[in-house]
Parts: sequence; structure tokens; C-alpha cells
Amino acid sequence: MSSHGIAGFAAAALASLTPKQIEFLRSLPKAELHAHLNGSIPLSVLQDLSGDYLRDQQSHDDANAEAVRAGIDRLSQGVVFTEIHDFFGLFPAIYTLTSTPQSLAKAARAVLHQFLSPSDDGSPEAAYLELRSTPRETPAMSRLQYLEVILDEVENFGEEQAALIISMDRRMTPEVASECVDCAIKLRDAGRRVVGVDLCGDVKAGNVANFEAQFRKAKTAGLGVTTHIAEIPETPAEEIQQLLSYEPDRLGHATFLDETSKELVRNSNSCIEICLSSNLLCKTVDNLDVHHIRYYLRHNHPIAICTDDILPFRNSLLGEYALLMAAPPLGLGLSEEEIRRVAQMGLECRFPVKR
Ligand code: 6MZ
Repeated sequence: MSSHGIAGFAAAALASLTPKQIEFLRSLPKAELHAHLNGSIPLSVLQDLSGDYLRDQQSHDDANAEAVRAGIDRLSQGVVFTEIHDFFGLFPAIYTLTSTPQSLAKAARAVLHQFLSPSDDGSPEAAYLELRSTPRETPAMSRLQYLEVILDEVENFGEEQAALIISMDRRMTPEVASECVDCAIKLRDAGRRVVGVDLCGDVKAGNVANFEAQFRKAKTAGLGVTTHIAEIPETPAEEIQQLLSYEPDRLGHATFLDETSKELVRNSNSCIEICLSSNLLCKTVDNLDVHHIRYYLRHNHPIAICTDDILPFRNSLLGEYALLMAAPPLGLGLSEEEIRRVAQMGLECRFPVKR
């Protein structure tokens, strides 16, 4: 781990910068628009939650406790991914630990503080955070209660600082996806700080065509719409076309868009949520030379630099910006002016808070 508490590509890029360059990056107001709650829990907090859970083990079956122990061990040692599918297997253990209102609130609070509380030098990681999470029904919470617990924490921060995006998971049935969007609209209409919906989850699971009605409902209700798209090279062309037909305002990853889809995206002006470390660590992109960020920078197309899942990826928003600044091959070697512009684009791509 580096002195900044991060590891991997982002840490290497940060370590190559001068104190003056780091100071420039720190002081830059940045928006974090693509961070999954359960993937962004600080490791120390997850270890605490696991300690609480295992202490109370009598009430759990051994297989569950064993899975939690194994999951926490893997995360504590630093996960090396052979491919993106290794990644999704981490979540059952994490979910076991955030399944009560108390543990979920603790996790959400820690994630919000990690991004928004001023660090030692006075500047927070992010000036603005759109946190996203997939509502889960557990023995202790309904999906609506799950969201209310997170919103209670989000709303401890100002409207100019934090908001929530509600994720649907690709494995959801149409009924459950519909419940998620209904919750989003109901909460937003009640004045809660829900600004958009997302579709995420295992890239090979489900059928994105089943989400059409939900995307339309969310859009009609005036919610922002983002979707994970084309994260792996095998993504079928029909899936990409289907997702783009929902007219999303933003796109997560968009790593493997074909030329026609790229053209469509450029004309639509949808912002691309770029997650550099995530793509490199999940090995969907070989190196920064061939990363699709270069295409969007060349076309001056809106992008937002994001962390995705700090817990397994051990990155930080500062580290992701270091990847923009570090000289090749560690980074893209962008100038301060170019980086300032990128940060500004991220801020401009926030979903508006509607009442
Ligand atoms: C697709 C991802 C993801 O929602 O339970 N998730 N889905 N691609 C990614 N990039 C590699 N990173 C995270 O947070 C965890 C959930 O977010 C989705 C997965 O469905 C994961 O289960 P929440 O808070």
C-alpha cells in the first residue's frame, strides 16, 4: 500500500508525481459520479462489520460464517483478478455484512465520509458524490427501507454535496426492477435525494431488454438515467443497441462500443463514466495506451473520472486523477489545463436534484 492508502495502478501514478502536482490535483473540485456503495466500503469498516457478524455467529449457519471469513481474508490481502468475472463473486460475503439497517447505515456513513470529509490538508476527495446502490430485500429490511437507511446518511450532507442513484441489477426479475424504479420515484416525490437510476451487475447475467419499461418510466418521471454498457468485448451488438435506445444520460464504462454506437453516443452527448483502475484491474483493458478514454478526450466528449469500487480496487479519486496526469506509461500525461477541463466536465454531468 502507498502512503496514500491506495495500491496498484493509481498508487504508482500518484507516486510518480511531484508534491506540487499532487497539490494541484487535491485542490481541484472533483465529482464522483460512479461509486457503488457496497464496493466502496473502507476495508477497516468492513472488517469491523465482519467482527460484529462473526461474534454473533451462533445465530448464523457455519457455511455463511465461513464465506464471510474467506471473503474478508481475500479483500484484506488485496484481490488479484484474472478477469472481470472474479469480481462479482466478492459481493455475497459483503452483502451478508450490510443486511441490517444498523450495518448498512454504518457502511453508507463510512463511504460518504471517505469521499466527502476534508482530509488532513483540508480538501475532500470529492466535492460532490452521486453514490449508487442496489436495493436489497433482507430479513431485516424491505427494499424501500434499504433505500431510506442510505438516504438518511446521504442527506446528512448538503444538496450540493451528495445524492443517490438507485441501481437495478441485471439479474432482477421485471417485477423487482419495477419495484426499484417505483421506490425511486416515490422517494424523490417525497422530497428525498434520489437523482437517478442505473443498471449494473454481472455483465453476462440477465437480458437488458427486460428493463425497457423501467428505463422509460424513470425517464418520464424526470430521473437521470445511467447504465453500465459494453464492459466486455463479447457484449452482443443487440445489447448495446437496446441500452442506447433507452436514451441514457450517462454511460458506465462503455469500453467496447462499435463505431456506429460511438457515433450515436457522440451525437447524443451522453457522458461516459470512466473508471480507469477498474478496467485495468479487471483486465478488460490491457493498458492506458488502448483505453477508450483517449477516443473521448480526442473528441472533447463529456466524461467523468470515477472510482467504481474502492474496496476491491484499492484506488481513490485522487489516484484516478493521478492516472490522467502521470507521464506515460504510468499515466496519460495530460496537462493541468486538460485535467481541469476533465474535472469540470464531471461536475457538469451531475444529475439535477428535482423536487
Ligand atoms: C457492473 C458492478 C460493477 O449496488 O450493492 N457493480 N456492476 N460492473 C462493475 N464494474 C466492474 N461494480 C459494482 O454495490 C455492489 C454492486 O454493484 C455492481 C454489482 O452488481 C455489485 O453487486 P451495491 O451497493
